[in-house]
Amino acid sequence: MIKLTLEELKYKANDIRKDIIEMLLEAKSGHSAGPLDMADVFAALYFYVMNHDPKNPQWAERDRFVLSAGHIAPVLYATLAEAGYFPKEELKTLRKLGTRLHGHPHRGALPGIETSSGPLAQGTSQAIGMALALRMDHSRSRVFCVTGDGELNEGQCWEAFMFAGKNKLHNLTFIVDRNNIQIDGYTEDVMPLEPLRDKFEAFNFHVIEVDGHNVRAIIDACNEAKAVFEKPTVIIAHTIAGKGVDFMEGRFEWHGIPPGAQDVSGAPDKKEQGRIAIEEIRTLRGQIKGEHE
Ligand SMILES: Cc1ncc(C[n+]2csc(CCOP(=O)(O)OP(=O)(O)O)c2C)c(N)n1
Ligand SMILES: [Mg+2]
Repeated sequence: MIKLTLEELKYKANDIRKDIIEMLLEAKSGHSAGPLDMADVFAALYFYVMNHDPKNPQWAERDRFVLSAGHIAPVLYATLAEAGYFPKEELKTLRKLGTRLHGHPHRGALPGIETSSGPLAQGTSQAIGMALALRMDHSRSRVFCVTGDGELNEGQCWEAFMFAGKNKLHNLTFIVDRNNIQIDGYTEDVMPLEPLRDKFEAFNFHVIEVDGHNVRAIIDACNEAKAVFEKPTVIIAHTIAGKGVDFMEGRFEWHGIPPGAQDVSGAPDKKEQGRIAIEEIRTLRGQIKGEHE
């Protein structure tokens, strides 16, 4: 069980972001926006909220983590490596032939990965199954499931949510990455989700909305979820897509490409994107003057 201070969590999220950019530059393919914007949530979960043991990944009493939005795998890999599940050096093998770090997570390939994912929405059903089974076993373990907001366009999610609400799965917390982008546009243009809070409430969820870059607020929301007994909880984490890299922030064009691969309007020349992204993250946009590496 790891518990960092709030200050340490902020730096840990930044380390995760730096790992993500380095992995993507090395792989020359993969998703940038979602992984970067979920770094604060992942830091809070793995370095404060969840009961887990990197030295004993199969510990029966661990909390379970399901990454339903499998395409944001780089943030999961970076977080697991930072937590000590496998050597950080291995991050460089992302998407390479023979790697354990597939483009989308593969159960059994790496310690700490509970489910295979990539086909959107399936993780929501897997998470409710896990939560129901844990409750039947009288386990104190909790289930955390991260979904994208565009992912909620999949009807399967709402079948899973209906089941979770009906069965009052209070040991289950969904976290929605509300970054307002999806694969080829802004969510409200492609398929409007609002009023999202009302939709979840209608499915009998306890709903909490947080600034997804405020680790304190994320931790408080997870604690609040623990205190709710009659309902599953959804935390709608409002995030800025591509958080940490100015030219990526809020732009759906960075959903599925790494820095350095393409010239994108409003972004630096592709040859400069990687260097600039690393520098912005390393210095927290100039807030840190080199002492934190
Ligand atoms: C069932 C299914 N349909 C389509 C896709 C292709 N796909 C991958 S990510 C994505 C967009 C998801 O949007 P969101 O969940 O908001 O992720 P973000 O762009 O914010 O990373 C799509 C359509 C998929 N992986 N699975
Ligand atoms: Mg999204």
